[in-house]
Amino acid sequence: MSSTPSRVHPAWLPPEALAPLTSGTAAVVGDGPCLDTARRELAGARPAPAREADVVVATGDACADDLGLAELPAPPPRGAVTVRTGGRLVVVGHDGAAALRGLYAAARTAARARLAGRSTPDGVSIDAPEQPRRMLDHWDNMEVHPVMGQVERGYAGGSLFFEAGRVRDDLARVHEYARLLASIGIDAVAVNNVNVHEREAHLLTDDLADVARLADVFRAYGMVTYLSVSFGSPRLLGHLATNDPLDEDVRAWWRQATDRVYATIPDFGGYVVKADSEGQPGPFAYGRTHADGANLLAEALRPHGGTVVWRAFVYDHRQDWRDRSTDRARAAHDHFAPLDGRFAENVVLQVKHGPMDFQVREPVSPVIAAMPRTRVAVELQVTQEYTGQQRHVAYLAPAWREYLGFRLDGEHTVAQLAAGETSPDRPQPAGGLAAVSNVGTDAFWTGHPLAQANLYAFGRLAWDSSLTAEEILDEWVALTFAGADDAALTRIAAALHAMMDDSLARYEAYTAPLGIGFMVTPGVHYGPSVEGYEYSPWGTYHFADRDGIGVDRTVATGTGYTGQYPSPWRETYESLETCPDELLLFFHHVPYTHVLHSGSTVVQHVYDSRADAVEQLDDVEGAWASLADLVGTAVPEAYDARVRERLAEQRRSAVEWRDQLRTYFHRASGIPDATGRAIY
Ligand code: GCV
Repeated sequence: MSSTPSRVHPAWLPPEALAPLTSGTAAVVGDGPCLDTARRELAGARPAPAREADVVVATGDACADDLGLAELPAPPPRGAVTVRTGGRLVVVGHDGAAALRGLYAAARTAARARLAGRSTPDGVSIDAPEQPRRMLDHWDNMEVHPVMGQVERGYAGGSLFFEAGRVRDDLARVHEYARLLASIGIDAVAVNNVNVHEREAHLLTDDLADVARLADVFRAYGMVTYLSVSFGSPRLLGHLATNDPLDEDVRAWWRQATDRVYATIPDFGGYVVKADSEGQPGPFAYGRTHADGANLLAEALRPHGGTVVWRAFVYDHRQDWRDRSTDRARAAHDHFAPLDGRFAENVVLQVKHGPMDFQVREPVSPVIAAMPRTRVAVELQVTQEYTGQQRHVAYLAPAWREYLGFRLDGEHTVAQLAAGETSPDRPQPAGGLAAVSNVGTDAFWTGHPLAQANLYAFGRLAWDSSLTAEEILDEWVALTFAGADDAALTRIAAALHAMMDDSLARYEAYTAPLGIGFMVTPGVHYGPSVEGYEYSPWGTYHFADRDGIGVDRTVATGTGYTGQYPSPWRETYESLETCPDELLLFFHHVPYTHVLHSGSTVVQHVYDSRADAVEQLDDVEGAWASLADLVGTAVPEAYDARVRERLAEQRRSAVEWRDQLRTYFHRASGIPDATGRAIY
C-alpha cells in the first residue's frame, strides 16, 4: 500500500497564489523543460501573442520588440528581469530555469503586496540569487531503518522519493515538491542520505534508470540531481581490493561509474560524500588526506562538468569523556584548514554552520573563513533534529539570518564567504548554501504545518540574506493563505507572527542554556536528558558537576578552540569579559554563581529562563485560538487540528524540559531558586 496521502496540503503554492497571473491572457516564449512548466502554470490564462499578453514568460534570447517592450535589460546570470507596465507583467529569465523562478517570484510579489494592502508599482526589477548554489540534501533511505525510520532525522513521514526499497513508480508528489522548491530558488537536490547504506550505494550503478526518472522531474523545475555516494563503492560495488584514492584501479572504477551516470543523466549534478565520519568509509584508512579523497571523485566528474560536495563533518566519535584535550569543536578546522588550496576546482567543501552539530545555539564555524582557496559551502539544517523535531514551533530564519550576517573574518559575512563575494585582496571561490530538508510523505509535508515556513525561509535566505525573518514570514503567510479574504489574511499574519517570530528564542530558553547543547535523549535527540550524552563517546560534553558547568575552549587554559577564530572573535570568545552570554558555556567553564552580563547568575538564569519560556506558551496557544472562527474557511480543519495537536505536545515537552533542568541544576549546585518557584 502506498504511504502517500491522497490529500496533500498545497504548502505555499495553493491555486489562489498564482491566480493573479492567470486571470487574463498569457504567453510563454521558447522551448525547454522549464518553459513547458511555466506553460502549465499559466494554463488557466487565455493564450495571446507575446506582444499583447498580460503575462509573458521568456528567456534572454527573446527580443524586446517581440515581447511588446521598448527595451529590455539583459537578465543577470541565474536571474531574471521583470517588467511591469500598464498592467502587463513580462518575466525574462537568463535561461528557462531562471524564467520559471521569475514567474513564481511574481506570484510572491503579488501576494506580499496584497498583505501589505498596496499594489505593485510599474517598473523594471532585476533579480539574481546571492548564492550561486542553493542545494537541498535529503537524508532519505530506500528502506526503512529500524531505529531512524526511512528518513534519517526526518519528522514528516516516509521518503517522497523511495518506497519499498526502490524509487517510487508514481512521482506526482515529487513534482509537487519540485514546484515548491523552484518557487524558492533551489537549484540542486541530493536525493539520498549521506550515510550511504548498502542498498542505497547501488543507486550509483544498478538504479540509474530510476534516478534518471527523479532527475527528469527536477529538471523540469530548474534543478540538477545529486547522489550521496559511499567512498567504499569500489570495494562494495566493483569488488576491488581497495578504496585507496591513489590506486589506479580505483580511479578507473570511479571514472567508468561516473561515465555511466552521465550517459544516463547528462546534466547530473555530482556526488555528495560523507567520508571518515560517524563510521562511513574514507581516505584515512589508506593514510590519505581528504583532499586525495575528494580529488579522486573530482577527476571522474570533471569531464562532465560535475561537482563533488565533500562534507567537513569529520571528528572522533569514539572519544573518552575523561580526555579533556580532544575537542570535537576543533576537529573540522584541524582536519581541513591545512588542506586549503589542495582541492580540485570542482570540489565544494560543505561545512556545518557551527563547529558541533546543528545545536540550538552554536558559534559560527571558523572553518568557513579559514580556507580562502577552497569553495566552501555552508550547511544548515532545516529538519528540526535538535530544534523540536517539527513538534515544537521553532521558526529558524532568525538564527540563520544571524549566522549568514556574521562577519567571521571581521569584514566579510558568512553569506559573502559562501557566495564567493569577497574583496580582491581576499578572493574566495563560491561554494553556496546547502540544507537538510524537512519534508516527507506527511499530508502537510513537514509534520508541523508551521515548519513549512522553515523550508521556505531557507530558499529565500539563500537567494537574499538581507531579507528579514519577519519579511520572509509575511511572504510565506501571504502565499500559504492566499485563499483567505483580506481581513482574515491580516489576522492570520498577526497570529503567526505572535507565534513564530520569537519561537526559536523561546525553544532555546527552555532547552539549551547559554550555549550548552546535547542535553537530549540519546539516539532520538528529542526531550531532555541532561546527562544523556555526558559519558558517551560522542564528544558532546557539558562537564556539569557540583561546582560549575561549561567547556573551557580557551587558548589560555582550555582546548585552544578559540584560537581557530580570526580576530576579533578569538579575543572576544577567549575573554570572560567579552564572551556573549548566549555562548558563555560553549567557551568557558564557570561556577554556577558566575554573574552574566545580564546581571543574573548562571544558575538563576537556568531557573528563570525555563519558567518564563513555558509561561509564554500561553500566548502562543492564545494566538492560534484567536483564529478559531476562521477554521473551516481560511484555515482548513485538518490544518487546525494538526497545529493544536502539536501545540499540546510542545507544552508537555516544554514542561518536561523546564522541570528536569531546573531540578538537575538545583540538585547539582545546591543553590535555591531566588524566586522561590517550586523545584520538582
Ligand atoms: C546523517 C548528526 C545526525 C546524524 C547525521 C549526521 C551528519 O550526527 O545525528 O543523523 O547523519 O549529523 O550530518 O552526517
